[in-house]
Amino acid sequence: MSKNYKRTLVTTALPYANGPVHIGHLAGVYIPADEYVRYLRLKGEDVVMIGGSDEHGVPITIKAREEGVTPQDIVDRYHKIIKDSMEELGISFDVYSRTTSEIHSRTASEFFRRLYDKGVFELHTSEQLYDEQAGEFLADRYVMGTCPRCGSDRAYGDQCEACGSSLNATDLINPHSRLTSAPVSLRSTSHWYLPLNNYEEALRKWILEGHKEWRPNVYGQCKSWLDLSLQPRAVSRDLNWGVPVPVEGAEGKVLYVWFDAPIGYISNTKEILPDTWEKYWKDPESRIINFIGKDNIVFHCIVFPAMLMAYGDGFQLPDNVPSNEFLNLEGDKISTSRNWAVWLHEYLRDFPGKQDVLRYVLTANAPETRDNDFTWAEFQARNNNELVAILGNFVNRAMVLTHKYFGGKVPAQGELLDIDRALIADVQAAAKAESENLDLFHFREGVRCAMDIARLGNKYLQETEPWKLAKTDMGRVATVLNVSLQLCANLSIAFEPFLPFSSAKLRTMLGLDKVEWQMLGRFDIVKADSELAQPELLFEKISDEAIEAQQQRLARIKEENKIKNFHAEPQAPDVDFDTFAKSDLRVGTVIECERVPKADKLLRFLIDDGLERRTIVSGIAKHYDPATLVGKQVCFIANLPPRKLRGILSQGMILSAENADGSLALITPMAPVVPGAQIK
Ligand code: B3M
Ligand code: ZN
Repeated sequence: MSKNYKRTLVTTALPYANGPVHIGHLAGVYIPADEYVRYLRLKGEDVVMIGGSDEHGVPITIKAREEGVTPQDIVDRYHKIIKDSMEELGISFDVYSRTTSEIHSRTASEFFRRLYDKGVFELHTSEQLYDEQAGEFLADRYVMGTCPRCGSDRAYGDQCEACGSSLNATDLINPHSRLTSAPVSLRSTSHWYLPLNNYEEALRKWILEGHKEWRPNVYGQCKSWLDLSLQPRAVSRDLNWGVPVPVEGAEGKVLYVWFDAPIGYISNTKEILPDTWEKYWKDPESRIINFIGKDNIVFHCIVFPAMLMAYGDGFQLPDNVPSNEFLNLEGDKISTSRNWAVWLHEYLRDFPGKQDVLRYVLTANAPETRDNDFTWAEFQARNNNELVAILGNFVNRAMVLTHKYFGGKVPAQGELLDIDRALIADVQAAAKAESENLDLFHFREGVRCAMDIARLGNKYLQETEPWKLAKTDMGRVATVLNVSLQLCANLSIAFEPFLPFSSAKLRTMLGLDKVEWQMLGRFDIVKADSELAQPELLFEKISDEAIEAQQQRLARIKEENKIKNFHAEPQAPDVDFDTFAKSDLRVGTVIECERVPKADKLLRFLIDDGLERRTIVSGIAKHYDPATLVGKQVCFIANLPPRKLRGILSQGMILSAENADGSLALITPMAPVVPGAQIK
């Protein structure tokens, strides 16, 4: 059950510093977390938002080797891109640090050592793949070999990308090292294991009985893990990048990245609050909320809590772990390695000043309950039809009318009529619904409630028609515009968690200084006689050209990926030489070449094969003008059984090479040869 609390620690999954962040990270973790924190701050609550880069782990070392730089170079580069771009998007971390910091290394080391001294760990010896030439144990990703499922010879030790199977490195046929290409051997090594099984009962009680209010996807994943019964898990690795295992004789071993990363939440709290950090972690009146993506659930709900239980000393477990499903991009899974993503730093470059648009779209379409799809068409539609046409339009009308009829001075509210009172009641109901949704981490519904308030405003102006009243009843115009401006003030509060830049701009226009959530629903926020600033547009339409440019970028990437995949396709299984030698491959000279009537793909060739003239029909008409081929030499298979194509007897097959886009090029000898020359 959720508890009564005095303060909140909000943590956000630490992104790996081996690439920039993309819209999937934002929609899954950072935007909802920021909305929640802004909401609590607006309510005046004590809240701290923790973030940072996860700078350890094997993928970072692989990237460093590929680029010929150090892992530190890699994490320095991406930490900066991630930190700067999130700041520009308005993700309001109280601290955004990194797991290569000194304080983290000390904290993680001390954490391990305490568990070690308490005798929590089990030491197990197992066989791991080893590169003799490099003198290193190999992480699964560092091993390559032939996939036992599909035969691709480019499978990694953890996964075959040709057929998608997930593998163990020891399953590979002919495993070899990606470092040195040398064959790998098995060697025994010892590691410390956290016996999760010892915490199973406590975890069951805590989650399955105590936190039935968690999102069904989170609760369900925890239940299926717990029902499988937990096993001890290794918390160290043979690697030279990470926090060294602080035990004598553990040279060359570091803490497993998933052991040190969540401790990063503690180190980063210490870094920002050196004197009071413990209050946030240990006081029973504090609560901890972990915002994460769905692939991190087990580590946050099972492994890290077990670590905290083992540590003791008053550390509390999270109160909730709001986790989103995945966001896809234009129908395909987002993938860093295939560059199938909208990268935040690129978005900020391409759409300067439009932070709120991305925040809005990723919230209105958040993958809260199921995987969702981001499309540029929807991005444009939500901007043009909702932000511009509903929210921006209402605010602009209220501002412009006040300038027109009252010279930009807020008119006083006269007597309220039924229509005004009905509007106020409707706004209050929408505001209440918004709060209830935010309390439950339902941000998608929450932002819909905020937009409903703007919808009510447009309807109100439509119904009261102050531009008509202005001819007869300026007192009534004053009331309608005062109410409209109060509604604008409500919008600047209701949208503050979602659209912080536009809300601030709106408050400036209204001459409002500080607002708080408790003012929501009140219609006396803007003071009569106060001066409004000049109206500015909050949002502008996004053009078809801007959207097409993004769609074209994705189309280009899709094309490039097709080419890469095409070449990465597994080769055909081996044939023995005798089988190959049975094909009689020859060069011939083209005597005649013409289109086959009513067959748009086929050309009929008459070939001089040295002995006689043979007819061959070939499906290459789309790629060559037949007239240009006469006199050229082509390669063909001479000993295929003849077959009829469109009524023509074809005696063989002309060889050509195929590109990823399906285009064909005829194969021809580099120098002229006698017709009938054998290819060997
Ligand atoms: N870096 C995995 C990820 O980015 C991992 C999260 C750590 S949270 C402590 O998905
Ligand atoms: Zn495979």
